[in-house]
Amino acid sequence: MDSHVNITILGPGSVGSLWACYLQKAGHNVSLWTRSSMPYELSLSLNSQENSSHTFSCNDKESLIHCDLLFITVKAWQVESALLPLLPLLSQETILLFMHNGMGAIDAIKEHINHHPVLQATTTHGALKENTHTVKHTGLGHTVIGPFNSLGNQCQFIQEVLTHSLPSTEWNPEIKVALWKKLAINCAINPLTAIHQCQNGHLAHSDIHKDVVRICSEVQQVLQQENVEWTETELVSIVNQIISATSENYSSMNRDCFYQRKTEIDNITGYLLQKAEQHGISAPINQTLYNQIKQLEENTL
Ligand code: KPL
Repeated sequence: MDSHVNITILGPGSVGSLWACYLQKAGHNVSLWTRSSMPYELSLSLNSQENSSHTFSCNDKESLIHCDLLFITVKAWQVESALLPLLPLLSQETILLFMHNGMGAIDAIKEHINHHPVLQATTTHGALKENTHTVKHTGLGHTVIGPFNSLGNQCQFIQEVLTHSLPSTEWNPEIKVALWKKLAINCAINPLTAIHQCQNGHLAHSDIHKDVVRICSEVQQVLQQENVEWTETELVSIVNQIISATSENYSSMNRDCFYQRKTEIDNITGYLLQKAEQHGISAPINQTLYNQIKQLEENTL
């Protein structure tokens, strides 16, 4: 493989579009795969800068067939329906890289993809798709990437591809630990901000902050069983830092509920509850929040 990688981005929402622009800027051959599957060209500008317009071919089968890296940025609950129909078109060598909130989606399709090198990633870069043609980089962040299977273990060079395009990216052979930590933070912030329809900063108020602490206490017991070394005090303190750093933001689940879209609850709190049950840990506050979000979805979808 030469230094220019053929990349197809599956699911160019805000995060996918952000990476598409930065990867193309760095000289890689980037194409997009969208829901429509009809071939067309899309121009995207990064941060509304005129000199930063990028043109991509969308749903071009040849590009997909020849891609070295399929970068999957659809939401966790869309992974199966978006990816499985494309698998027969891919070469066995195509690397699959998943980046989404929550856990469990890749385990569910493991037997279909295990002959590919598979990588997982989590990022804290902020991205906002302002309209079909504009993506805004709303906050500098950090990306962690690591192997899902043993073939993925041989693909550490993808960390360099990512970090040269959109710094900084770190390779973590224990990617599951990084994903669990992100999931723990999402459990503490996302459902509460969706139910109370508030900005993240509102969770710092004492009446609601006691719920944040109760969530963290249950989550930490599961983390411990999953060998993630965070004490309850550490978890609460990280969550407090994120609440304060993103106090004006609306969480992704808040926005999903606000716009009456399906949420990621099954892969966030739902995944935590599955693991809690397996470990014999009771998690009543997380169960209540899960039920409330499911109820909200049922009333609106
Ligand atoms: O990841 C997030 C999300 O909104 O999904 C947090 C960290 C909670 C920031 O809002």
